[in-house]
Amino acid sequence: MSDAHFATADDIRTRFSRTMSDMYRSEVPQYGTLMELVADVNAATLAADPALKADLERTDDLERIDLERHGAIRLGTAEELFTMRRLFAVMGMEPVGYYDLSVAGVPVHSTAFRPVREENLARNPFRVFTSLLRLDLIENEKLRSEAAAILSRRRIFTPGALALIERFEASGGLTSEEADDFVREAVETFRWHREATVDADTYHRLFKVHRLIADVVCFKGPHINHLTPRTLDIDAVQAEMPARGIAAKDVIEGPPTRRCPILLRQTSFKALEEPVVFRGEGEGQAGTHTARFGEIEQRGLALTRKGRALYDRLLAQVRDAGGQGNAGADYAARLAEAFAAFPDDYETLRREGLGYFRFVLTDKGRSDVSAGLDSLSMEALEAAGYVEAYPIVYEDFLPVSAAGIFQSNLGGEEQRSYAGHASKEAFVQALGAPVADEFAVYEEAEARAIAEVRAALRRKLH
Ligand code: OOG
Ligand code: NI
Repeated sequence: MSDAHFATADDIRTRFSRTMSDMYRSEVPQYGTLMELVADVNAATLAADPALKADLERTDDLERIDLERHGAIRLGTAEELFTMRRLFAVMGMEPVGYYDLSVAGVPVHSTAFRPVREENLARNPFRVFTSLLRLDLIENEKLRSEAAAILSRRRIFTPGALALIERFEASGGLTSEEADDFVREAVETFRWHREATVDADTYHRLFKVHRLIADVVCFKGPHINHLTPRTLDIDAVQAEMPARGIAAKDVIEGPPTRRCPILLRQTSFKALEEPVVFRGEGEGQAGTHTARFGEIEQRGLALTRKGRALYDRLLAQVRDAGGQGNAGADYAARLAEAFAAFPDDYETLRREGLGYFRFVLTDKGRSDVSAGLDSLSMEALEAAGYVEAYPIVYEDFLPVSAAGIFQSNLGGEEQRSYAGHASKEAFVQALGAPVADEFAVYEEAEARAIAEVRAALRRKLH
């Protein structure tokens, strides 16, 4: 599988995420400010909490904190999604999960392209939240076919990128030199272009139907609309953003502040209004477009189906109360109150089967050579001090939170939801491959961790 003269997928992904980060920093200077703020907060958090630092070191997570980021793009056609899957495959990123955002008034459905196995996540967890516009949700038939026609004319991948994807598929890898070419060609797809592909009138007609439709349809390609560093203390970053001149979104999406963080908490800064040029006579017509923003995330324990059901129920309870969604000055307090029902210590979370854990041999586990240890349960091994359990970090996204991030950057007016149903089948067909079930991915990671502990315990006997 891995051929010595090929660059590894992890390596190509790292080169790609670095190049994207540099590009975005130069295009959106506030992103650089946000990165600095996050680095400061992470350093302060680690300095104040040596136990956290030691845990992160032990699970190889410390090194990746500064690498951690995700990005997001919005595609216009099935063909674009199909080719995007092949492009991400070069970097070891596979589609995980299906997110229907139409219920939240955003006419897209999405997946996350990401590394799946823990060793690859440990090297570089970069992922891209990838949405496909659902033109089928535009009611006006004329506008729908106009949008489809505009999209059918654009080519978002460079010939060089397409050629290297084909080479990768034919030979099973890219040499280091080819990988550099690939990264250079691939980032072109995600670059911002201020020249719109349509005139101002077309832009505004699409904009009136939904701002997001204008964003996807009227430009040359799926400009990366944010990149997201991972913070160890999102409350601190949120509080500090205004002082650094960053206009933060009102509330943090996801679960409340907890001793044992679960899933994903996110906040963003508002999208920038940027100058664009619409098609027209002579040099075209100047205008503005608002799409690109910055976001930060804090990740915690991946929840089992049971844990996730509890999360969804508690969140719905808060958001549905009084029909306020996440608005209202007391949202954080209401959220914290509802989540009092969610256990907040790792032992209970494990005992009740709410989260996924991995197991690591302790010093005692490494040195003891008693027979029969490998057939004990992880609970028994833990109780006897042979293994320690660590939370498996959630690597995916949350549809309600994602909708909140979309909305905060769409001016927030479009709260209605679409009548259309989730359309996973159409999405998977466009993608040309199934999307992995996120729970299965975590279950396998946990099972591998258990198998490794057992194998290590057996090895010592020989
Ligand atoms: C994607 C918004 C969702 C997240 O982190 O949940 C997202 C977009 O605006 O295209 O990035
Ligand atoms: Ni995001």
